[in-house]
Amino acid sequence: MELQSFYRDTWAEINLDHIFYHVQSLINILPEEVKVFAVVKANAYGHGDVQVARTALSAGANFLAVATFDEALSLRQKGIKAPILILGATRPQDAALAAELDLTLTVFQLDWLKQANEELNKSKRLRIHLKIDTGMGRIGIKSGKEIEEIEEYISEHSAFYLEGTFTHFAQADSLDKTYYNQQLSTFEELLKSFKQRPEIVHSSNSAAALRYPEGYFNAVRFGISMYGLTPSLEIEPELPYPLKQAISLKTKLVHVKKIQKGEKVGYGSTYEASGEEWIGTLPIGYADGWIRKLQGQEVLVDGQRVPIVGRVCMDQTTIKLPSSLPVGTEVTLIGSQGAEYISVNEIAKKLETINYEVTCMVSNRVPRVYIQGGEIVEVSNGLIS
Ligand code: PMH
Repeated sequence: MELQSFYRDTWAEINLDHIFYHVQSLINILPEEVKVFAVVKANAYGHGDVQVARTALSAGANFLAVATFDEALSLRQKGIKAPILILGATRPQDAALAAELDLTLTVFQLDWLKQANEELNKSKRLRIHLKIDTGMGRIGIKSGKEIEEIEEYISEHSAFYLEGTFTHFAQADSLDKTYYNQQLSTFEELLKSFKQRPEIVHSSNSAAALRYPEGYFNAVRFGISMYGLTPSLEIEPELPYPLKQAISLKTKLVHVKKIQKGEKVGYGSTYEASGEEWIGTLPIGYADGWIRKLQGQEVLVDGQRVPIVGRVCMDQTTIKLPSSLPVGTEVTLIGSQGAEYISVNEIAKKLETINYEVTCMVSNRVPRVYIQGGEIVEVSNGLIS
């Protein structure tokens, strides 16, 4: 018997047309010389690395960016040949394999270069971007002296090609531009320390790319808004084009029952029926990223908003239904149903977090169904393939 792509009534839908649209819309507002990194780390913020990478590249993105070596390797193994920048720290002992796989590494220590130099096969140069910390306080060099030392070391060691340099903003998603301006001027000042400025200079994340042309240099790193999500609620009114959320999260009723006044639901029996009520059970739980703090959150069924009652379990969630509905009825947890809509931002608000965290949390147990031109074009399942 031929296997199907998945065997459960819970799935995420990813609208690839929306991702294409956001990349294209960004390119439309950028000057021609400014290139685009599509940031597809963390499995493309939960949307699926290779599917998003392919879509972004076909919409005109020039490069990909991920956080870790394994993420880059995953893309190469799935056939992606485009340049990939690893934004986080890579171990020096992995430098040779990085060069072999044509991955670009982020560097921010002279010692790292010395160690990596021992590993590298001198016939294959390693492309690197120098990370400058202008106020984010994570990784990056902080002084012109370090730039000079690193540039000199690289000029004497042919194993490396210093292709780029970049920094990252801590507050580009704020309405207050003060800290952004400080970081930008620190970056501009430090860039003067290069004897030869690298070919690719970049600083902007989505928030900066969509609002602050003065920080473009010649590339931007486009993450959250490629997925149709605003970098923060406060800057949403300032965005240059409307965003269309790419992800939806759906499930189906697997059980429907009537309970009587006083009957209880879920671990800890935190919910008690106040009269005769209909309860529906959904096959999704905290192991899918649908976490316990979502108790009380509304979901969409039969075009209406209904609440989650009782505690969310590892694999199941219970909702209060307006009436008896058939098993198999579709339930939307994120996305639209009829005239109703639940945004990622609504879930983020309930969880007292940001939209980034909500999409990253959808676990690999949830199959991803890819939609393009209104049709299912691919299904991916992190568990079986
Ligand atoms: N560049 C770097 C170095 C990043 O860390 C990120 C996002 C981006 C670009 C893309 O930013 P955007 O999604 O706002 O467009 N990094 C993270 C992070 O580490 N935590 O939340 C977002």
